Amino acid sequence: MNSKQKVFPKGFLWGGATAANQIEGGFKEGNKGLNIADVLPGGKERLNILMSAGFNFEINHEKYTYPNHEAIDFYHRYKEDIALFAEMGFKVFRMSIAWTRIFPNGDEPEPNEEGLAFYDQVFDELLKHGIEPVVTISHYEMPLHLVKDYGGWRNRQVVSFFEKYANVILKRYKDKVKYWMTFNEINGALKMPIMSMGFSPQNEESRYQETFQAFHHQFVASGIAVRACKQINPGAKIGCMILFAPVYSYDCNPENVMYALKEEELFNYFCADVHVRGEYPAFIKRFFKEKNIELEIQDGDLDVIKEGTVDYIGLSYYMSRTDKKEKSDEEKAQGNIVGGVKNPFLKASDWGWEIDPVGLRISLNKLYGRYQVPLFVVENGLGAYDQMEEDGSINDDYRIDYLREHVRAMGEAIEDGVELMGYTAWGCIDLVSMSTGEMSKRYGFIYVDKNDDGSGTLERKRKESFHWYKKVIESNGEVL
Ligand code: BGP
Repeated sequence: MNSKQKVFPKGFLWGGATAANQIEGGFKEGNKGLNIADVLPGGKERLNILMSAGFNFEINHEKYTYPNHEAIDFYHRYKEDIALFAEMGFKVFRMSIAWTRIFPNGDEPEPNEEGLAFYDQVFDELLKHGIEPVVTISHYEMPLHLVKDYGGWRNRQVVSFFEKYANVILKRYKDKVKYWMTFNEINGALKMPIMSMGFSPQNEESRYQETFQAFHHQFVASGIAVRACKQINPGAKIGCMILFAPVYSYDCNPENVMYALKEEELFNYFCADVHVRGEYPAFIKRFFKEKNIELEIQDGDLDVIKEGTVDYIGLSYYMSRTDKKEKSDEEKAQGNIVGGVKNPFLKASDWGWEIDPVGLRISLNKLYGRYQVPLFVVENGLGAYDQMEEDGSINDDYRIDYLREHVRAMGEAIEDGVELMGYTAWGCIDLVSMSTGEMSKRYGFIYVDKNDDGSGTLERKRKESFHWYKKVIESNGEVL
């Protein structure tokens, strides 16, 4: 890309992204109920818990720490944080509403006014600074009561609870929120059903049956929310949200190429196909047959899915995945959430997430080529250990390098013809990590003084990347 060319369209939505359970804290304040994230411990065991079967959903203070209980205290400090976002020039701020602030148990007849009022204040504050909220309706924080007493999204009844919740917030905030998304990283449930579906599979054999039935319920719920959104506010835009890690074949062995293709269909396209095209894709039938999956589909479900197609695709992009059919343990990539084998051409973060800006251009081309709907990169960033210098500065030039290359890759994709709405860098302010449950995996432009053991003043500090991103936004992506 020639840096003199104006690549990013006027009105491109620059900003940052977060999720309620990773920033708010105040986990019992304002009548909030407990949610799934409140009982997931931080620490080394966390990723195993997320990816395996049979987790017992109880808070166990003796054994674990729960950094999200206070998180970065956005619940009380949102004004200060939003002022910093405004200073960087954010056009949008992606956040989620905690379902348990609105319906503390998930199945009450009436919503909790205190929770509703909290988000009114946050949205007002954002709008006051000229920042549009981009709101995820459900981001990894299902009410614990629905998890324990209903079995999470496996249970059909949850569709009606979600319908009620979605209707309440869509109506309440219709004049304040223009951009919505239904389920965060819906396809992530193939690896981590706990996070978005609220269950730990009973065992590895039943995993697929349980997960795909839960997907079906989420697709119906998403369709209902999209329909409601269009009725309540015809000017709003509502999207889905996909965890996208393009799958590369390890080599040109056709067996591996076919394996990569099938993994890509299942992981990257299955949910997006249903959300965007409004129907189950042809390729999934064979998978269902091979895995003995039988879906319970009620009359009218497929119509709701058809009518409730989304306006845009929101995606998270952190890394690509390289894979082959047969792999030894030594070859396997470690620590990331998408699996695969090590790619000899790529470096990885300290958590094994391979850094691949070209992969973002590839992803955007693949998605746009398949669907021709607007795309919105709603998560991207580098989780890293940051070091504060004696003078209090944080020189996160490695983060700037990562982001610069990914912004460039978006520019290339736009020149390739991709319709891209915007970019919200993940964890624009340091927050609790989803996969570690800890603070030390930092993404922010803004440093938050909080440590894994819960200590720290919660003071906010601008990192080097803060000043860099401000210029990027000011110049609409021209000064990198
Ligand atoms: C995505 C999630 C986010 C987020 C991000 C970074 O999968 O939508 O909630 O946390 O990944 O992941 P981590 O915090 O594990 O580094």
